[in-house]
Amino acid sequence: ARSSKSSSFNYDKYHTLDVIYEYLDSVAQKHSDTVKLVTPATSYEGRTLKYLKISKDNFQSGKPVIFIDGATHAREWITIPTVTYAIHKLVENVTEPDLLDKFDWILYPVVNPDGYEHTHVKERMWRKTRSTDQHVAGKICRGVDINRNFDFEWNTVGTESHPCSDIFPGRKPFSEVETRVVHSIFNEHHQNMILYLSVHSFGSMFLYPWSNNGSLSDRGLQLHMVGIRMADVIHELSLKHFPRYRVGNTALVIDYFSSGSSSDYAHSIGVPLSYTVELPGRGSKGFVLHPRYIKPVVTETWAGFAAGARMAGQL
Ligand code: ING
Ligand code: ZN
Repeated sequence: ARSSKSSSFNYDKYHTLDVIYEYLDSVAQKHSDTVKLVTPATSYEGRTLKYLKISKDNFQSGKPVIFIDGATHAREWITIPTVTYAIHKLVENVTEPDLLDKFDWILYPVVNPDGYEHTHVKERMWRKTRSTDQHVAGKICRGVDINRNFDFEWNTVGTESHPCSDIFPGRKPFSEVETRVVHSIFNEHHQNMILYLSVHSFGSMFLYPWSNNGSLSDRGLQLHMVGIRMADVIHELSLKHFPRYRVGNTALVIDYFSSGSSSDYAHSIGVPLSYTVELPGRGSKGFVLHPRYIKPVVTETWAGFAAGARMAGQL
């Protein structure tokens, strides 16, 4: 009875982790010719970590790989339907078959399931993992910021060493199993990976390296052009509920430095086009985007991502 619910996965509301995981299971089951469910590890609190590999030939022919992840930060709920909608368009409601002819895809909707679950049951504004640092005297604070936990310029700038901080980078790079799983995807696929989109919210931005000092990588021009392309496509379709996307170097656009992010890490190991995407949302309720916006945001964003993929494939 439960599995029949998966066909009702919709974009009218935010779903719990269970419902999202059932959807991933059911897609993998129904489309076993192209979709492979990967369960590489369990989270700190013991939940299964799950992502999908989508390919016409099980990644055998070395096509360019595109990797999209969401919910690195627990409270950024809109990122999850954005990634599942990409799955939907690649295997369920296929209107652009070339996207699966040309590319292999890795889609990881919930990088941080412990945190996501916590935002449903306890603290809506939780951001980090839920690991417990044993070394704090007095108050015990949980969690590491996964987007400060990667081994690129780790803990050099834009972090806070106090474990209670929302930008605590961990005691060492890759301290979190949730970070290590994303790292393992880069390790396995970085040679073919042409595009990495780390989906966050909010602020309507396409941000690219380097985040730690505001300098441009030698791919700066390509990063900017593909970013502009994605932003343009989204802007053309958008219902103008939200401000236009800004595109640029992370540090220059958001006006602070940060180290240990996944997008900088990916770029540092050779992924040519690597972005942090800040989805729409505004005001003090930026993370709490009303469900009425899920459908427009995911469809518009997917159009941008698909255009970015095509352009990336031609560079
Ligand atoms: N913003 C990002 C964060 O992790 C960012 C901004 C982007 C930092 C790229 C570093 C690299 O703080 C959100 N909303 O999480
Ligand atoms: Zn974020």
